[in-house]
Amino acid sequence: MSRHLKIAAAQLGPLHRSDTRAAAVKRLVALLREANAGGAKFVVFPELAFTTFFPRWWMEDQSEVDARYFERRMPSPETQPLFDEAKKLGIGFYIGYGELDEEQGRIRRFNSAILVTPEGNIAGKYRKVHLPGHADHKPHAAFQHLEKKYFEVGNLGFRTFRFMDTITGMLICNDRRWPEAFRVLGLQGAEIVTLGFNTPTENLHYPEPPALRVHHHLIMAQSMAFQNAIWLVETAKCGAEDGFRMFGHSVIVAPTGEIAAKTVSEDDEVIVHNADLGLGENLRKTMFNLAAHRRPEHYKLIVERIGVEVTPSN
Ligand code: CDV
Repeated sequence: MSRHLKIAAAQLGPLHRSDTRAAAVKRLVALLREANAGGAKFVVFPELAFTTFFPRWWMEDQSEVDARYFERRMPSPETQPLFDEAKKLGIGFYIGYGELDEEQGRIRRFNSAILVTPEGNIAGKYRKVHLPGHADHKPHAAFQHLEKKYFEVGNLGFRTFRFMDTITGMLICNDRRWPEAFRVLGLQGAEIVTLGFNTPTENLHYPEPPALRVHHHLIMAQSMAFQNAIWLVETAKCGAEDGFRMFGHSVIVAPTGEIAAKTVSEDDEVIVHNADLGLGENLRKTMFNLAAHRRPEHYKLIVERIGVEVTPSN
């Protein structure tokens, strides 16, 4: 049975270190209005959508990092206009941000995302689990990727939320490289998975053609969507941010693994697709009927072992 929700990916071009949060919010509001004009009811914004991708910089003054790049409250007075506009337009959204939380007197920092209902309520929160990069300063590298320095591993797990008459899960950027994350959401009935990303065009560790990095991004999105029979919305922040290029290629992928919509720029851009949530239902009843076909008794290593250990079977 067909059941439609008009979904948008609202891609951001670069947000430089010199850009204020107010400038970012103004652009996010403009994207929201464009998505609304296209009939979208649910908008997916990028990872760390209010600031530059700051883990590319080694910074020692943590209080300055906290003030410039982390949110102590969501919404805050500076981010409130986005929430107000979305509520006025009756649009739900996903957005990523640097979260500073205080738990029993201890400051904790996470790379987080939230789902906000069309009524303006926070329906769910996710804290990024797979943090790429390093924690040490690499002065000879072209740029840093310091997510392991600035964030803790998320402590909320992979959860799904009843949201806008759907079952929706959230992931963030590097999570899209790990099939386990998608499967855990799929096992909780996910119909839609939302994900914001910031992916440098260049590989920090070894030379790699930019086109190959985009190829990996697209084949992962298509396979994760198909193997879990979900609608997958992945939204970039991209372009030459602080002079460092990140690729766009934001996508809305159908449960069949087909790309339903894709951005063509590395700038602010909205794509919209009228997603039929019924499309995944048939797949989840047949080829990917998890209850009928999975054999978890043979998958134990997946949770028991982290890294590779060579284990000859005879
Ligand atoms: N923001 C990210 O998590 N970026 C990683 C890069 C470092 C590879 C990604 O997986 O896209």
